[in-house]
Amino acid sequence: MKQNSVYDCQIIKLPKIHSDAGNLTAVNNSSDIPFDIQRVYYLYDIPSGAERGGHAHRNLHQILIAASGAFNAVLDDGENKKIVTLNRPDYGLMIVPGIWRELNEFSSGAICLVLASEKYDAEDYFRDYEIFMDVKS
Ligand code: T46
Repeated sequence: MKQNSVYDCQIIKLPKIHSDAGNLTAVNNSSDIPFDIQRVYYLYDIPSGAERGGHAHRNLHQILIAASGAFNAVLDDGENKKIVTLNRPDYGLMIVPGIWRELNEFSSGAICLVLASEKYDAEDYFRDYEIFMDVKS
């Protein structure tokens, strides 16, 4: 995680099956994304102006998808920052371990769907930015 940079966090184009009645995206472990999914969660009912995140992970790989609406992910590896706008349900942002992230600019009704490589573990989080920076340096 020490060496990972914001440039290792890339957009992954997910499959999209078109239909006149709407579109469908299916995500298959390992073939459509580079890890097996152990957990799915989603952020919703997000009030205007709210921010989420404000932490980094030791081991967790995640893919963030704007299942509805739009939001920004602000990525920080301790040296470089990158802002990614997510606004398409068939695009996922892969976030590797060791990246501080903040989510903001949620549109009304936005849903942030997250595919995660591990089950929830509170010990996997850095929630103090100074400690995160110490580990990265
Ligand atoms: C991330 C962003 C995008 C659980 O009990 N189980 C879970 O799987 C998760 C993710 C959270 N929680 C509990 C822990 C806290 O008491 O839910 C509460 C809110 O979690 P947190 O403050 O971490 O929420 P966000 O939206 O700031 O961050 C979450 C993920 O934790 C994080 O990995 O990248 O969504």
